[in-house]
Amino acid sequence: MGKTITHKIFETHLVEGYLEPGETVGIQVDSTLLQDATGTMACLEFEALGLPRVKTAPCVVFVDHNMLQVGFENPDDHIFLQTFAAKYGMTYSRPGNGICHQVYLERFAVPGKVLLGADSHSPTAGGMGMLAIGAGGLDVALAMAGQPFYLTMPKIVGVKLTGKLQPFVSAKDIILELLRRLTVKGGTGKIFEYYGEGIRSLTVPERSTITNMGAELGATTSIFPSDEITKDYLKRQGRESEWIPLYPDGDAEYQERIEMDLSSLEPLIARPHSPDNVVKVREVKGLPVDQVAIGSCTNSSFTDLMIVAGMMKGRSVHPRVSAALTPGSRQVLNMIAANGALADFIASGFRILESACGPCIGMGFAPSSGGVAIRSYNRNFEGRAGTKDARVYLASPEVCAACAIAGEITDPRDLGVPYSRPPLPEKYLVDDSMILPPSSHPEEVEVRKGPNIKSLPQMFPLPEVLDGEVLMKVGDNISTDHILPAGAKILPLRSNLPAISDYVFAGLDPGFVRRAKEKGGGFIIGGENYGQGSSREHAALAPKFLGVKAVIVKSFARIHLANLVNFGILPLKFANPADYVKIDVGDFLQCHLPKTLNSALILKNLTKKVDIPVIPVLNARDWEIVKAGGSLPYAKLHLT
Ligand code: MIC
Ligand code: SF4
Repeated sequence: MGKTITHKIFETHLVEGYLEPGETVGIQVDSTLLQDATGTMACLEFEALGLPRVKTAPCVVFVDHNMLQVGFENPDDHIFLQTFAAKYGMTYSRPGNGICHQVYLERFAVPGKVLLGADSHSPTAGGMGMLAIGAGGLDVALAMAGQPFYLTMPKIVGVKLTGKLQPFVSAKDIILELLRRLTVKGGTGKIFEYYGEGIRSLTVPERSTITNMGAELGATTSIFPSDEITKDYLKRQGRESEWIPLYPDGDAEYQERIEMDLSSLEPLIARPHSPDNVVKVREVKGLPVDQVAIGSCTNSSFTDLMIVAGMMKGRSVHPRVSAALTPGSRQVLNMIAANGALADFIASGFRILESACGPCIGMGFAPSSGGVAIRSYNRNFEGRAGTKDARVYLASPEVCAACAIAGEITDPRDLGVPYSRPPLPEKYLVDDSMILPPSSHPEEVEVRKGPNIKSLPQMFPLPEVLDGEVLMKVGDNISTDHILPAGAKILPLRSNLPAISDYVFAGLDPGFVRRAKEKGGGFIIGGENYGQGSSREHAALAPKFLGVKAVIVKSFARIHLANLVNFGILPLKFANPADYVKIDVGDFLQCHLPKTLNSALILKNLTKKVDIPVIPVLNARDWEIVKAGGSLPYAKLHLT
């Protein structure tokens, strides 16, 4: 049987295991990506490993999330990251240079290589034929130290695209359609590999919109072949020499197959509060809109913005709507400034925000109370935008522009504006002056840590008996935004574990932290897909700091599960999901840990006097890590 491109890349990077779905495999990582919100902690973790230089190349740290700078915390973090990068051999992308995934795609992504990124949307680079995986900061720090990345070998899903997108229908609608069909947990344990004649009409930035939002499916990653279109994009970025061809074999073996006819797609929209709550735009048309936001790592390429500028030219943002643009990168911003499209945005009434994540994680431009916001972004979890009762919808830039003009949800095909999809620019404007290489005299660089940057606490081995009260019980699809919110108030605390820990479950249950502190820690009970969404390891680290010993759920999302293991919290799933009802908040639980890993353990609910069989969601290596108190103490024992 022939090989998929995923298989081919895995094969050239494999250091441990067999490429069979479900097997634990270790792969060598070529390149690493950090951003400021996860990167400060990852750098502190790398520092704790005691190595002089990073071993991945390029290892790039971007400042794009924490840019509001309402106090000293964010700028202190920037200086920390800049000096840390200079000293330890990392490349630093300065604030203002753009959103990590967009800039990585433009300037760093290379087909056939493996990227491990401390951000869940790292698969954006899959649009370039790169095997790009999101992970917790500690896994990335370990990769920076030259350690393999371990994962459960996913199933490969072949997604065959046929046909061609119609006017006003875009790459965003392809991934929204997949989310509609498969839901936010449909991609768990899977890699989506795209093929078929339909991919030939998709440019690299469009492919990257699709691979970016593969994260919302819960997929390990998504990938496109590296073909003539990839080569053409690299050429326009002045990087043609970095191209290699990479195709699946004609008889490639996919464990699952999906087909989609692009010609039959129409504009789609995800309703609040989940990216899979997808319907046709026409089904919700007419709903008054308060806010429109165009940008984010999903949809702010040059072409995306040129399409919107074309629609806005000579038209105005509706008086009811507050509209904002966050260009994906300084390259994009520079180019729309040079060709006049920025002037069209300004003239139409769009507010021009800086090139950063911004509104996507509630760092400014929060919607009004109960307001309806239409965004070209990738996540619409409740409260994420900064306003608890806002209703955030996700759609393509074309749909966003139509809503901005009409003041209500509108299918852009009904608006009567002309559609033009500009070709890629002959040459992208390349100016890497805000990308700083590491210092050639690292011994002279002093790493500067502001007062908000606190070192990591010591982690201790797990005791033989875990016991304590149930502190929290939640339902299905709890995201890391629920477990540890982002936003302007909390994000600046990412390098201060004691301070950020005060916000665990802040939006769901403000009493949680007090309870955890009073009881000296305990257990969390969850439903399906617990920990979906972002890669933020703080959603495991902060509960650990509060004494959480085990999380017992029906199923976990991949990155969060790895983060729990990394910080020595025992991940358990119900052997029988129906037992979920047998545990309530306040119940006293007890679990004896065996010396060697068993397939099932008994969790005693001493309050209700029932025994509940639970399964540790661990392989043998993870079990050793959890027992050691997490990956840091474990790595220190094993680093050569
Ligand atoms: C997100 O989109 O949720 C974030 C903010 O980019 C996170 C990373 C973080 O929390 O720092 C992600 O996607 O991993
Ligand atoms: Fe930034 Fe939003 Fe992309 Fe996360 S999803 S990297 S917050 S733009």
